Amino acid sequence: MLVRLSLLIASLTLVAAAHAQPSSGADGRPNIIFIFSDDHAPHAIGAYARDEAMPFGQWLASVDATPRIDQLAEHGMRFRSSFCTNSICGPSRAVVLTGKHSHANGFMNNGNRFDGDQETFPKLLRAAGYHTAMIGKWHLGSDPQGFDHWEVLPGQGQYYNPVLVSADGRRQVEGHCTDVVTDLSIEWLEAQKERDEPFLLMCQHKAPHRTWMPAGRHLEMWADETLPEPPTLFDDYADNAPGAARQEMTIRDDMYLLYDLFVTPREGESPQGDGTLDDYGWRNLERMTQAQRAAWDAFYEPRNAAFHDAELEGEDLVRWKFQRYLKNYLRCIRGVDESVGRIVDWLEENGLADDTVVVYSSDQGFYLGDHGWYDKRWMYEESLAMPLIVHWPGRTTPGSVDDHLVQNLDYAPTFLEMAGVAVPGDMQGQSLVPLLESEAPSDWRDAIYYHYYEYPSEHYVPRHAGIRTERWKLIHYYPFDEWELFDLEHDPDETQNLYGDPTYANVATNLAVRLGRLQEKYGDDTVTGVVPEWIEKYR
Ligand code: SGN
Ligand code: CA
Repeated sequence: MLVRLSLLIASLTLVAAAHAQPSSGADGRPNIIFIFSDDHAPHAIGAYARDEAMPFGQWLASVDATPRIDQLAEHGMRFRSSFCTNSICGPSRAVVLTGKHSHANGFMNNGNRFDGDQETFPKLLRAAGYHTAMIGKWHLGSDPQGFDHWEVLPGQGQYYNPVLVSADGRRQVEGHCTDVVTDLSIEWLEAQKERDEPFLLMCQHKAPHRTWMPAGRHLEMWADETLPEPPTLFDDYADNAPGAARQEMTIRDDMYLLYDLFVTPREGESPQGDGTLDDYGWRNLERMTQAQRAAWDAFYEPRNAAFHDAELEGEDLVRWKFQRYLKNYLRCIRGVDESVGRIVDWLEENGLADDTVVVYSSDQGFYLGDHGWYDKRWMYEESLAMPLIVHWPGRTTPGSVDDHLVQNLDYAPTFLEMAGVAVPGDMQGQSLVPLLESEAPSDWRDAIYYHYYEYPSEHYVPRHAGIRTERWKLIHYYPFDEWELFDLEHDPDETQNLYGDPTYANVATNLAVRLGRLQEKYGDDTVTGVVPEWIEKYR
């Protein structure tokens, strides 16, 4: 108790010293609500897609999927150059919690198990007197630590009637996952009204992760419209390093009719998929209650029949799959958007809005047909980028946009500084607090470091490490020793690989040197120059 109290006093003094006008949470420190979705690409947020200064994704500008997230951006600050360090779920979450790159926190692939004994920002906030909760998608293998309360989806979680796991065991809750996670979050928030300490809530959605299953009430959205297409839907990867053509994540070849798109086969016919996945297609549908399934079938069955009758082929078939995919993805996002709205409204209705920082982010970006793909993993823009919107009442300038190069690596130090808690010296990120206060620190990073490991694995994206500056991107697919260099200013779609072009030899060399320095700075010695034998098999 005494230790806690003195810690509290120490951190209060720190806050007071650092800021003239601290936001006032329960004890003068702000509450923090971190709303984190899964696979929500920034260009599927109106505020990003409509931003002409965004290097990609403007083809989605006319689609209005996120009124409440857009509103959060109008009230707070939106980060335009926000990136992950390793574009995949578990690893991104581990980086968020620890403020350390994947090689340093030990969680490099989704198959890993998070070492929950290491330091994380929720543990530090809790030790400093915050009341902490984690609700929804966790995906780190080990049980959450550092939370007074946690209730999480096992593994990827289910869209309909999800199972949840807590310290008390498992239970199944009826409803759509996004609504269930929001309900449980608000239930927990209600209980905070009686408490004196500030709180941290991590509200983490499964949506809009594959397989994109919207709630019944969103099915009709865009039903009879044709949504715009990305300019690179039919990319042939002619100028990329060879890995871009060797992946397995195209809408054309790798997206299943039943499993991914809910096209039930015609009577007497079997689904198009490879058996295993399409079995799961049925299982996902069979999780629904009768009422949920009736609403679902009433919407899809006539459309599925029309699809079968049309007997589409080639580009027409790709276009049709793209439309169904994108609509379901955006419908899932509308559910997340409503969740953000419900939480913000709850704060206002309960007089806590001025004392609470609300952050919206997602574990990585995603391909929405860009380059013909779905999924993520690559260091190309669409999957490297993460949405990041922060509303810190009294601190962030309403409607402001920040252009500094920021990463999920920075979240932990940011939350700690917001709470006046000292940032451990071995955290590798930089607190965003000065940026949130519209300062322009002269020592901000001028390049980000990226390292993706999960290979060979689902979707077959080769391992790579790379560096991105404001203008340039250099990627090394090191097991194959293949390189890519992009000039983001003149080629935002990254279709012209300048590596090997003598005009850019100096740029490439300079970036390669800087890449090496970043690896040294962060202590990443997990890049191996050796081509393992098993690689030949996948070439
Ligand atoms: C699942 C998905 C993949 C996805 C990974 C990683 N397949 O395996 O498409 O790339 O998750 O996603 S699914 O058929 O199970 O949906 S992540 O967000 O968890 O990293
Ligand atoms: Ca994800």
